[in-house]
Amino acid sequence: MSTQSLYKVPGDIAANALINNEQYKKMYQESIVNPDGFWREQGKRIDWIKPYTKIKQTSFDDKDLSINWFYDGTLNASANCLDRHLADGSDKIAIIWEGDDARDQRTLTYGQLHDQVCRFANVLRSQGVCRGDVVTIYMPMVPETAVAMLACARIGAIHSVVFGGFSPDSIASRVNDGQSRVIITADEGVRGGRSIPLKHNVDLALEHPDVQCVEKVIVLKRTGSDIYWVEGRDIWWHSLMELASEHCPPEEMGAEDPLFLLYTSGSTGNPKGVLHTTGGYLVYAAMSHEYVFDYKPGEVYWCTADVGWITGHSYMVYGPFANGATVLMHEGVPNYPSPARLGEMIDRHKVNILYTAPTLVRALMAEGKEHFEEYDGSSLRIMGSVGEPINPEAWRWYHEVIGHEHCPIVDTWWQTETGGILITPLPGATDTKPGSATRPFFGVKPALVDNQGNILEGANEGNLVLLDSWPGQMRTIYGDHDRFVLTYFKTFRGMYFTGDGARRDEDGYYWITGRVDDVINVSGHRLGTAEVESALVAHEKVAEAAVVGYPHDIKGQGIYAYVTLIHDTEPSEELRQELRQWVRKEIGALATPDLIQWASGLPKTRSGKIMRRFLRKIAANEVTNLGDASTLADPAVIDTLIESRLNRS
Ligand code: 6R9
Repeated sequence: MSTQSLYKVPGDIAANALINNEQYKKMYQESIVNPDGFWREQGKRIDWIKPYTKIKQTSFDDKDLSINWFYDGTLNASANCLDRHLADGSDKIAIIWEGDDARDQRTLTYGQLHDQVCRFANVLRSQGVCRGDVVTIYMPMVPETAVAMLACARIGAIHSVVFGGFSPDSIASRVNDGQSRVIITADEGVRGGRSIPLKHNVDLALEHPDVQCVEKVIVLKRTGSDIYWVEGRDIWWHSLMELASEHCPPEEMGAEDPLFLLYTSGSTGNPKGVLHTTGGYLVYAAMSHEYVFDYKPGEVYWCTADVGWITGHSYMVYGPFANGATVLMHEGVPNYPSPARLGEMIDRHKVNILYTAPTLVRALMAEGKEHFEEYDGSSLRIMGSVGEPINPEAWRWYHEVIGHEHCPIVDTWWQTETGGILITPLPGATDTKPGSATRPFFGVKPALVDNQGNILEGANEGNLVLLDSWPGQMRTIYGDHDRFVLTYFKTFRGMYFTGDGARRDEDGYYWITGRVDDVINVSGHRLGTAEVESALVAHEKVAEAAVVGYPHDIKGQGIYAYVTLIHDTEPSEELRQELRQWVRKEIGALATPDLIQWASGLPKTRSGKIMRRFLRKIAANEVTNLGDASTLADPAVIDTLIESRLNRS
């Protein structure tokens, strides 16, 4: 193995880890050669009502697609996350919560969480929610959000969490897609010193003429601010909870019954409702949480992701709670009111494991390490990264300044669709290289293929695919199974296509190079360029728009929009601001274009298809080697765009 920039597993970690390198190799081999035997054992880490006898029945053939795991077993996810831990003592802490204002502190034991979940499950039932119904959750980062999710799971309802940063329009389309009759929200959320009008956004979403399905809105009082109230539709969380019984036996669910829906962006069309089922997902989330973070009982684990993303689902709720972990949950952002907040929280709560995103590391790095002079950090043992490629410079800064050079970093590659981590180091097993997600997790068979789908061997670069199923895999796109098959299994026959590109080095380590489709990754948030484009063209002054990502120091990628205005409209700085605000209103703040370049024309093929590769290069200021422009209907467009490109340095 090349030793350049190799970070060896620290000896004390290897000696005490759940998995060392020998074990990794042996278990990985077993998981690939004998998946049934491997997963038969791993499935036992959770409690089944009726034990499974069938393990894996899967095929990636697009004509005969099937994904079934543990499929004759029955279980309940909330009982696995709560009830079974009560035997070791209901006083064990499940959630340590710190508000946006650090003076707001709460803890919930497993006993208390269980009590709340049972009550809220009864509340949902009292509002007519049945097994199989979709319930939308639009909530801030408070313990009640986990309560709401687990309460849905308890009665077999399917939760659909919508990130609190999304706009009323985005809420409306998700609510409608799932035909949700109940929405759970809060009066306001609080983040970085600002309040977020969650209930107001729900009100606006429900004014949408297309949204007819919603009957009840359950509102948690978080800030107590004045809100608009619709009698008969809106109900306070606390008044319902007062009346509810704390007795609620868990519903017996089939392993392949849906657990939740989570919308994510693809390269075309509206966000897709990714559907995860119960048994395989829970086994995979619990197992990966334990092994990837080397989680030991009693440790304090902090994941900074918002619960509105898959990371919040798998590694703040289901994985950790299935393992009986103590989870630190933070309402706000870890660099508010100052960059020192992250270190203060690690020290205050004696955090042992930290899981965060490269964009935060880069933001802290830009502020300077002096904010960490008071930081002790001695509790910290393992650090994780997720959401986007971590550049080696940020990796090293994270290792030195936050990890004091003794904490292994697990750079975990995965997706909403994969349900759990697929490529990652294990702290006690894998020597790391800054910027590499390293090796596949158990049961995962990655491969690289060229654009024709030929498998590339050895050290190589290509499209990242997966050759076989793993239990945490999504099962379908809600309401559109054909789109599921088309999106993931038709590009390369017989393989799951991730949409990412990757390089494999001479040691077999994977280096994710980023999306190869029209999805961009802004601060670890996935966004389809088509979504931003359709928001832009919905503005009355916009004739056409093309959106691409460009390299951004903090966000990883920024949003660069080329906009053609309608005839006789003069570009102006004011209009530029107006368009930025417009997109923000249409989708949410995370979609706000960073840069808008006025374009009198866009580079198109003769059949009218926009050639984005030129636009990407111009946005990245890589204009010396643009490649062949001969297929363009009007090659002169390119020169005009280069002349007027924005100086972004
Ligand atoms: C978990 C999550 C998925 C996309 C994925 C890839 C990028 C995630 C990464 C990473 C490089 C990592 N991505 N983790 N790229 N290294 N460690 O982020 O899910 O929001 O669905 O995004 O994020 O491009 O395809 P999701």
